[in-house]
Amino acid sequence: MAWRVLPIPVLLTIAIAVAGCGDDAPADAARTKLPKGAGPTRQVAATTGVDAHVLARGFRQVTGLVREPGRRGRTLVLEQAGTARWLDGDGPAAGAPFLDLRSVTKSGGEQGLLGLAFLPRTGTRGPQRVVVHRTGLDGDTQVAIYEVRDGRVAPTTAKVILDVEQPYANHNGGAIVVGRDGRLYVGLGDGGSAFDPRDNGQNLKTQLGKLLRYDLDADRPRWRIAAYGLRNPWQISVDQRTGDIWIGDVGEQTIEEIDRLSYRRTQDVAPPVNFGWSAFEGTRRQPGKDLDESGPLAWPIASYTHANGCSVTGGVVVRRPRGGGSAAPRALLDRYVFGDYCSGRTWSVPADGRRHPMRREPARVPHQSAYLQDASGRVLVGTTGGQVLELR
Ligand SMILES: [Ca+2]
Ligand SMILES: [Ca+2]
Repeated sequence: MAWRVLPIPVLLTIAIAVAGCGDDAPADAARTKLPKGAGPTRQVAATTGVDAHVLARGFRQVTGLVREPGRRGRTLVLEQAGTARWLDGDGPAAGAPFLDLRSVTKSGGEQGLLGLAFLPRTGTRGPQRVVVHRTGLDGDTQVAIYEVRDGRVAPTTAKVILDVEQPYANHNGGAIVVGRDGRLYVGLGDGGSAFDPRDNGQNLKTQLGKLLRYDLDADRPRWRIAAYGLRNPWQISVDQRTGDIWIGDVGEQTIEEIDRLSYRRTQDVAPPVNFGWSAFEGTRRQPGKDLDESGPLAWPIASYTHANGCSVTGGVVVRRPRGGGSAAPRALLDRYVFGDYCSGRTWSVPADGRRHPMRREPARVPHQSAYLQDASGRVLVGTTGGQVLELR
């Protein structure tokens, strides 16, 4: 199931269809040796009371939450149609949006404005720049760099750095992030439809189904594959302390998963890590799908079945911000918190890179679509219903 913006009746239909799909492993499933603890993760109840509180309303179809650089950086809310507006108190800041690319963005379903990141400033002069991931009017993936002028993104400054033809409307990936190494990382889905009909996930000759890396400072920058075997990496984030990249990879019909690419692995990418899709859904072998064995196979660091939801929303590693940040919820410190779009459930796991049971948090956020730890340390969750909530 992909991340989707659907009315409730459609979601119910999907839930019924999923229930009818059955949960049995194929009898002829090839068994690749699993490390201890891989496979659907054991769940334990939280003993702390982290709950969700509505902080702001009035946004439309939130597709991302982005922190402005700097110790007092504001929170930018991405909206699917192609706009981004600052969070100001209990709603969007008044006036024209910070970004408005609606006239060049195809929006709806899994298309639209999918990701934005502030580029590191090189030198002390020069305009602030952002990089934007969105669906072009032709339905293709576009990533472009823009200058910020007079406090707003200037559409005429677009410099396209990635343009990928999309065979289907769904599975377009989402977030674009700046790694601890200053390079760009974006996750692209397998192209779409269902069960990866073109086998893009395991094909190292296509950019679909990959985590891609781009070195802005290279003499002749180009996109390289940082990891492969992804189905729809809708939300990804960087652990601000370690530089590890955490990926929520949306599952097909049975298993939702969280993947982790260690910082070391982002720096040592030959061969790139293989997250398995579509040879595997989670740790379940997909019959008739080949595995490209050139890269090391990495199992999910956490996963759950559709008894718990239908579409994972990748989250954030919660850290105590530099300089204090008393708003960081103590119960979530040094943990990765994430959840499910359909059930609204939230979980957390320790962010040490080992496999642990998933701790079920009391907070429930239906239609959750994005996570962020803001400059003051607060843990925020955006929804396609246009709300921003705080977990505390
Ligand atoms: Ca697609
Ligand atoms: Ca996988």
